[in-house]
Amino acid sequence: MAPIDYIERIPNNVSLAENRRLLRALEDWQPKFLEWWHDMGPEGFQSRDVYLRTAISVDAKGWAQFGYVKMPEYRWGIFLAEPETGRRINFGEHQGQPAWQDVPGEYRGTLRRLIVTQGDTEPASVEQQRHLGRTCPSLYDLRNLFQVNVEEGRHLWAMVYLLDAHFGRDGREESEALLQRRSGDHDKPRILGAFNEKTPDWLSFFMFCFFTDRDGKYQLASLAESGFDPLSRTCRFMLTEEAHHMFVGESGVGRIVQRACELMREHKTDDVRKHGGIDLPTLQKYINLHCSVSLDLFGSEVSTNAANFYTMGLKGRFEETKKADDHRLKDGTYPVIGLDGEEIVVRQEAALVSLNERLRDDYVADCQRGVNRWNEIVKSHGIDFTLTLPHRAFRRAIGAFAEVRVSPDGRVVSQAEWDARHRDWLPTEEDEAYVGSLMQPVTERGRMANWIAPPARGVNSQAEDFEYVRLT
Ligand code: BYC
Repeated sequence: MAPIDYIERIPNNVSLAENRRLLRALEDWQPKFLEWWHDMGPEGFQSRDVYLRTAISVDAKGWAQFGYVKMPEYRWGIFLAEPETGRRINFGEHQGQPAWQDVPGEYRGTLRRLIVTQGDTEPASVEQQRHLGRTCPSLYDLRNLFQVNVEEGRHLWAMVYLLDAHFGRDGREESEALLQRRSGDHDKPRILGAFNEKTPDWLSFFMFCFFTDRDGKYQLASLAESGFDPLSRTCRFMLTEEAHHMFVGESGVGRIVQRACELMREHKTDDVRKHGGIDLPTLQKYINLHCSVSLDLFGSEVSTNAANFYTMGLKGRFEETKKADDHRLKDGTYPVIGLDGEEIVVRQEAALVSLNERLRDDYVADCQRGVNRWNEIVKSHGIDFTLTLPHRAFRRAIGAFAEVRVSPDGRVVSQAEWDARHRDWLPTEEDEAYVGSLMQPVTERGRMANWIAPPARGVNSQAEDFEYVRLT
């Protein structure tokens, strides 16, 4: 068998051909990645042609090349956004110094941990979604699932590149460990809570893409501000792909809302389950669940970790350079919610330790804009129902509210009230069984499952009946 030409196989703009040490590390890692993809990646469909987007360069022409590819032959590339000449560290105690091109020795461990935490989420999400292909609502959705999956795979490559190129032997060990942890595994779980949850059906998948991938957007945007320039450039390019994942989530839920409203109008009833739709109250429960799981991903409201990441110049705020302050945050304060006995109160905390909460604020505002767009769909059908985000203290496992029970409208409630009401607030086993019962595969060209409306337009302007995945 001819040896694999890795330089050709791995599209990149990191001069891989000239970096023999890095090339050797990746040559060693790539077969392990493929083994992981084979064992833990999408179940089935691996030998099918899928209409996928591949990035072969970072310019306008190259970042989105469409064509049929078998997933294991996808060209997972390594791309950094174009360098900014003379870029400086824009915040923290090194503010004004030239951005680091190499890992600053004193922050090596912290930086590695941040990169590993980010990297760990990527394969985790692929593992969480691996069974969904079997129950796709259409070929269009099947293709979008696989697009998301291969791009999460590429994001893993992006973090492995940083580890292998900049962290020597420790980095290579961490790269291997990223392939060894498993989502939901009791003994070797993924690092962050949300990535050990199940994604058992397509409603959960769309909610995950809306809420959890949006955490990805905000975390990546904060890391894109990093003084460690290779991390910043890597994250900036990843953000272009993250946008598509959130589109899949928002439009997916939007199409379910649309279909629910159509069925309500057509049959003059709120009980769309009788007609095979997903009713709005059930959607609300899934919003409550996925929003609360994703809110935890921002960490504690008051966090010295976050303060240290910032002071060290490793992780900034969302749109750091657009903010008009001293970018050191030594003196300022920030409003943070917390508990005062049974009351939820707002306190002014030191700005530096409040960075997780500030990022969560940016995130919640962005989620709300998406929910507003879903509500526009409801309104356009003349239906009186409003989907809402749960209060941010609802069902939290991390931070100030981890120990209390809070209702979706933000009241601290007793355990007795929680026990009596949580079935109204979160998906029950019956809800899950009902949604599960709808998950019957639809794979004829141009057809959609009954519980979801067709998309407004095809991928890359393709026709409605385009063969996104060739099944024969
Ligand atoms: N689950 O001060 P604290 C994405 C840990 S998603 C479990 O509260 P900190 C994607 C924390 O690690 C974006 N553990 O928080 C989306 C710490 O542990 P140690 C992923 C948690 O450190 C969809 C302890 O609690 N990227 O890209 O300020 C598909 C106290 O920490 C959790 C990143 O997260 C949790 N939810 O902030 C595919 C960026 N929360 O150190 C991909 C990198 C906290 O005491 N990560 N803990 O052992 C970070 O910036 C920070 O680690 C976090 C936590 C924001 C996650």
